[in-house]
Amino acid sequence: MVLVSTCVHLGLLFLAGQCLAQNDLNDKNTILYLMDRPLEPLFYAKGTNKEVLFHIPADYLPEQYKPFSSELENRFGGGQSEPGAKRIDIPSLSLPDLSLPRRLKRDEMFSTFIPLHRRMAGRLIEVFLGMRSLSDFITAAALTRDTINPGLWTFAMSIAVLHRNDTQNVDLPPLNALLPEKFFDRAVFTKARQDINILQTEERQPIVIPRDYTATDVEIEHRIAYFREDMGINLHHWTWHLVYPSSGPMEIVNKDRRGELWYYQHQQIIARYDFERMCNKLARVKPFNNFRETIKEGYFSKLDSLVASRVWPPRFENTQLKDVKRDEQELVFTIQDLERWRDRIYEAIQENRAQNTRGETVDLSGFNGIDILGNMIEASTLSINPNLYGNLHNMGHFAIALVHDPDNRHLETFSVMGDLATTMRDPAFYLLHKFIDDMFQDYKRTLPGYTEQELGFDGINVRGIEVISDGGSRNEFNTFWEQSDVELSRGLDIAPRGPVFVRITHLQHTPFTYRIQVENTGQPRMGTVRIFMAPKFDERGVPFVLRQQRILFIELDKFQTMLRQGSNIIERLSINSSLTIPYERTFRQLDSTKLVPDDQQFNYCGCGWPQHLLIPKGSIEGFPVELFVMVTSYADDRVEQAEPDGCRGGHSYCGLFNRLYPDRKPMGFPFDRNPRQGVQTLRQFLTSNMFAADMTIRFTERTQVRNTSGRAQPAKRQGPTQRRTVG
Ligand code: CUO
Repeated sequence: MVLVSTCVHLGLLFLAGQCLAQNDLNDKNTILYLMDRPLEPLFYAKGTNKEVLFHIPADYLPEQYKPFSSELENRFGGGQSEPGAKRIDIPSLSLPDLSLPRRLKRDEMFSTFIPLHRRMAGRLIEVFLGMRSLSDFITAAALTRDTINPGLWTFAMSIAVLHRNDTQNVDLPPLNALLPEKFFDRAVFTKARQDINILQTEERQPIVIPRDYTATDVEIEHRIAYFREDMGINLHHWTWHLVYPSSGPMEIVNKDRRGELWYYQHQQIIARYDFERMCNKLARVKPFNNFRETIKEGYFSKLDSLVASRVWPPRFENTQLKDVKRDEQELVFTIQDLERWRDRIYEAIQENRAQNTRGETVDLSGFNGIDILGNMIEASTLSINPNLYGNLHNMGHFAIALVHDPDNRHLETFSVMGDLATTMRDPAFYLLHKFIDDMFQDYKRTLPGYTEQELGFDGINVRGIEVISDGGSRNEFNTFWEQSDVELSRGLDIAPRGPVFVRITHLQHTPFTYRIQVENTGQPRMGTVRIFMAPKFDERGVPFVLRQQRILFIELDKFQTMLRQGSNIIERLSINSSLTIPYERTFRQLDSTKLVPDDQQFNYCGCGWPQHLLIPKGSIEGFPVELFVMVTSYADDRVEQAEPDGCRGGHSYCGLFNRLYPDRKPMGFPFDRNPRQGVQTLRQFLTSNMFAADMTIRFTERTQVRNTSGRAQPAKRQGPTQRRTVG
């Protein structure tokens, strides 16, 4: 046994009877190497240039490798690494009981919607969070990495890294880099492997994924596949649920207004989806509220699971939900269960009160009523009565996700509906969440409309709002297609190193500036500026009544500003929206630089709506919208708390990490409730601190390629960079 003093003398760390290099086990960046290529065993050299070699004690290797530990290490570790690669020795550590998470086989699919999997993840997260030091955490992560299901391990690691105090500011790799199979067409991987094996780095061209690879225009729903299948939107949804896990230790679940934020985030997703639908001449989505009805929409994702070596099962058109009976996953529920939970929740909404597990009545009419309902409907572990109100939304996802094989007779796994990173691809996601949102809207309709006094701000008159797009157009948002490159190689396990890019096409808009005129006849004060937008006309071309239009309003921005006496001109750039994370965050290129970035400035928080989808597509002829601005008193909105330490994502949809939600108003205010008596239209709703203006969103059918410096340039339509197409 080595003595502590020997280690101290050598400047090394004493751990579990061994001397270890201090730096690596106490270096947050080691986590990035551990998370690199999660499907590839840890004894493979890690990092872009194979610059790190992990050595773990043979006892912690997967069973099949234990007898050959040193051979494997020589073959794949030292033997393959770059000269001068760093070796990180992981010591033994007595780990708490992990038998629960270990029950999930390595090649099974993991889903946080399955209660058993949630318990497994909860246990692993608890163990990771419970490690007393950073070095113990890194050690536990390394020792469990290859013996726990990779999807489960990556999920638990991501949550632990986000929530541990000693791992703040670790720039978590995005899921599209870790598990690209959840984001890209299966055909891409074969081509990427070929390129990496045959071509030198500089000879490789981006593999172009066309916009139309999951269906043809014969399928009418395919018109908005660009939204459902957008990489940024799916990354956002995954990240949102990482920041707001629905189960696990209370310290990570019980966050300020999380139930309300779950409602608001998904309400806005549905509003945005309906907005996109209307831009594409599709009717608004219908709620899936009768579980006995067939689901008309089919979906074929074209994704493969590399973890399970399986195709994600498709859903054919006109399928009907069936009772789910999968004993091995402890996943057993009936359509009747769903109906019972639905009806009990409706009853609670109508009566404006619910019952908790102690049999007490819980009032839902107060400020936190929506929060209680959110946790109950989702259901998170904060649900006030899981026995009574059940698990409606999670099991709703799963009834749809298993519709092709509800009793596992075909040994098929769940479809994309069952995974947080893929569910937004499927049209059925929106049918389900529209039904969920209708429940919330029913609840909101039980609350009185805001009075003019509650809406107003004395002495503040908003005189106008205009939008100036870069390039000069006024009161017109400009949208177009853009192509961006994403590095793929880190998801290709057991393949030679070197970058290989896929080129994806996504919606984009020209950056713009809001110009708001505000007259202040009172004292100088701080105001909160709230900006929303909605379609002006319904599907028949008739102007919306506000009761319908209000749930279509999408938030665009919310910020504070000083209002001087007299007239004020407030200018605000679209790139500063309180919803969004910058383009560079969504499309960051990990491998084009290094696994561990030198520039820690680049480390902004990951949760936020992708900037490139801030503005809906609009239409070629110009889609008419109403832009709404409201200024409220910051003194009333303000939440007293410490400033967040450097970490600001898109807080309108994501809140502030480890802080209170930074607005005292109900989320979605002032459109979260029906308007007051007598108000039919948006114009009638306006008090003097509000303004609404007619504008258009004009889409141009052109495609720009974003170059590596991040600036847009015209696409070479048939140029050499687009010569290869997948799909
Ligand atoms: Cu986010 Cu259903 O809650 O997917």
